[in-house]
Amino acid sequence: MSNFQFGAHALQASQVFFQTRLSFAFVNRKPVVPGHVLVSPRRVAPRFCDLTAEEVSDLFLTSQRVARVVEKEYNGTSLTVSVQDGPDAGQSVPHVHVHILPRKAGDFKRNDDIYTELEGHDKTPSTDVFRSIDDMAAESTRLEGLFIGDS
Ligand code: AMW
Repeated sequence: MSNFQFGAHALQASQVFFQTRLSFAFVNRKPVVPGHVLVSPRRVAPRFCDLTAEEVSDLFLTSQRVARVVEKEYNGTSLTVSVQDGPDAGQSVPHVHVHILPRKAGDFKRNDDIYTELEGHDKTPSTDVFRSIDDMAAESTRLEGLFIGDS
């Protein structure tokens, strides 16, 4: 069993670029924009309100640290930070996760189109649209190196 469980998915350790005792950050197999990454609690908890105060605190402090790094690395000028909490809000993996997406002017025709993309990007049944393990590992290694002395 993977040390990094994301809902029913056993992640490759090479996808994970940052971790704390309670949270971990990993690269997305189907990013909506370059640098679209995810942050989750280590414990497989489906809903935001399932988290303890300590987990919430760590998840958001970790998300803030990750957001700072990916915005800079991907030359963003803003960020979309999003949680789809529950199936009726578009959550497809029942394990709390924060989407972090670097943004820049004009990246979508209408700014909020990103939410339409987020809703649909992982709903395709075909697996051949996912990035390769090597591709994800390369991005993860690059990001991992940016956390040394970042805070
Ligand atoms: W949700 O629609 O539940 O808010 O978002 C799930 C996210 O998890 C999507 O961005 C999807 O691409 C991503 N994802 C699902 N499975 C994996 C995986 N095994 N590795 C990396 N990202 C994944």
